[in-house]
Amino acid sequence: MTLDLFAATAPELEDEILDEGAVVLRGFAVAREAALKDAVARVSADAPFRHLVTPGGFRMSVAMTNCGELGWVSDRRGYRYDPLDPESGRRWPALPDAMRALARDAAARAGYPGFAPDACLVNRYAPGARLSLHQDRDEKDLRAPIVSVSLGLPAVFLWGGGERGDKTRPVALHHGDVVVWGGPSRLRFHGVRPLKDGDHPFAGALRINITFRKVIA
Ligand code: MD3
Ligand code: FE
Repeated sequence: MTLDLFAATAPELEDEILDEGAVVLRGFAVAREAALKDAVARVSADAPFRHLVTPGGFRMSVAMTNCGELGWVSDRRGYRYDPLDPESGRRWPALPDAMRALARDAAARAGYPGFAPDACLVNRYAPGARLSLHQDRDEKDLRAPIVSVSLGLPAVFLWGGGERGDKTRPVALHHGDVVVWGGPSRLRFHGVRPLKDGDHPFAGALRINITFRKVIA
């Protein structure tokens, strides 16, 4: 095969099955990066990124905010989805159209047509920030997938098993990669290794991860 140096768009990257129910859509969000950047800026202007405290009293290294009907929050009382931002006492900003469309399109491509998230958690990683191994089980609708979008600096995502002690597999996630996690993958343990320093045109020395969730069944 000859390389078409004059192709209008980059060659299609292949979808990659990570596990049963988990598919990586490499570069899926790259074409929409400008709209996503604008959406994150508008959300965080209204509901600023903050470092939540775990029920055990540790300040999370990842800074978070939310948009949509429900937001994920943690404090000394526990983890929960809340319609109000505890910092402002107001509703979370509405889910921007570009985010809603991306979540729906990625889910459909992965075999989940009609995905309509009611919660969107935005994670911001500075160098050194990490997410220890955990499950996402605060959502009542476990039939719906979670859609995650990685932007900016790359990270090493850790893909575990059904129990905390199970062996993990490292998976590199780059700018624009979208992962859809459903079915048997929905309750797997997972985490993110400490972010390495770097510089990326999207957001400098940061990684942004957006996860779309359906909380209410
Ligand atoms: C697999 N975020 O916000 S995205 C989280 O990169 C979270 O910020 C990571 O884990 C991040 O909860 C990983 C990928 C991800 C998100 C949710 C999942 C993978 C998942 C839920 C179930 C299984
Ligand atoms: Fe998670």
